Amino acid sequence: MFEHVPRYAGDPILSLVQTFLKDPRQNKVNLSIGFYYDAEGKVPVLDSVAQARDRIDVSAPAVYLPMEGDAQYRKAVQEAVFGADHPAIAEGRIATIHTLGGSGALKVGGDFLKAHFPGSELWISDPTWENHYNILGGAGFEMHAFPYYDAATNGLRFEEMLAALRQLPELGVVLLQPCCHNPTGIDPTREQWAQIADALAERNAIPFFDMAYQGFGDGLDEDAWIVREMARRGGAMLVGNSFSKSMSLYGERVGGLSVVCPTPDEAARVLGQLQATVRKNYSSPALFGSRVVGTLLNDPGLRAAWHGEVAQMRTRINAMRRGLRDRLQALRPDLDVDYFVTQRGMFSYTGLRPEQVDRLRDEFGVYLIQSGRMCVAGLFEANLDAVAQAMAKVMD
Ligand code: PLP
Ligand code: TYF
Repeated sequence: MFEHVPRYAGDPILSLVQTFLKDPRQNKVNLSIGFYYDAEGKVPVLDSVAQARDRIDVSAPAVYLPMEGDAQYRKAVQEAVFGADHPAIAEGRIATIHTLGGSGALKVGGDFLKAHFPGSELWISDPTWENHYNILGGAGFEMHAFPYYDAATNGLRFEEMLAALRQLPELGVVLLQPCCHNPTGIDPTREQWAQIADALAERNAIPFFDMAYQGFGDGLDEDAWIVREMARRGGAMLVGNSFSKSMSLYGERVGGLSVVCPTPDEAARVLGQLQATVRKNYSSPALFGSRVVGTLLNDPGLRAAWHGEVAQMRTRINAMRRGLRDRLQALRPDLDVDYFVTQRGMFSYTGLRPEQVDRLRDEFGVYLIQSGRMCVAGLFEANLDAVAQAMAKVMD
């Protein structure tokens, strides 16, 4: 029956993690998958999250959530993404649902757009998270890349990016990451974002923000700046968000999709179609994680504690960025490695070629993904020297 079904080659990132786990070397270092590790090299359980979890009555029956998710959770998502005092919330212009992580937001948002804007195609940064192609291509979109990463400067090809956006066809969907770009770690400045927003408005484009790393760049509020700014301007847009990293709740599948609409009437229509999209895909989201996140975010004390913990994670990542930069600078004064401290969030694009990535892994047990993306959140004091020494040997 299934002889014709081709073997799945595996997801490159997830397969690499399996290879890492099987590697018998004691001193191996995993800088591949996007996990935040603490100073001891462990995926943390945040204190604020543990406290919220302990408040949940686990003996309560696990009935189905509504298609759109729990109301308290959805309110918390809106306030986390847009800020509690955002005018678009007060005006009732945002339709928000619970999605299965940021990935679920991409899928539901993609299906929704494909159904209601069947002629639209999708534009995405070059490079981007590989799974964008799977999820949004899978939703049926013709996908195009716009210039983003500049290998020569390890920075942004801003003028070329803007020129491409200024030529978008009407109602083109543009996928953007508001902070901590995966895989490059390179974000536009606020001035550049403002120009991007103007270009999108001129072209009557549909912005689709994918915010998976809110809080890891400059702060929970700061990182959502362009999302909040564009929602204030009044145009329509989609925003997917995820608590996977910011709450270290990867497996609970806690995310959201918010569609900012010009009017409350449109928001009500859109909410209904998002419910219909969820119903067609998986009927309703998962219960437990949304209880934890809803409890945390709706309690001012826990919320403040969480803000503090996100700040600690961000500070630690930035310390590791400086630590790596300083060590590499000392070992290889011939190279400019300042990009490690200017790039933001969990990832840095190192510019290493595949054969250099292979050498790092085979000779030194240091795992990056093939594109040269490094998860800097996997660095900690005990592996920093070894990683810097290995990199200094393979860089050219
Ligand atoms: N979007 C980007 C850019 C990501 O890097 C990720 C996760 O790595 C996601 C979305 C999906 O996040 P989640 O695990 O919440 O589905
Ligand atoms: O490191 C990355 O970019 C990954 C992270 O369900 C990931 O692709 C892994 C599993 C998953 C969602 C994201």
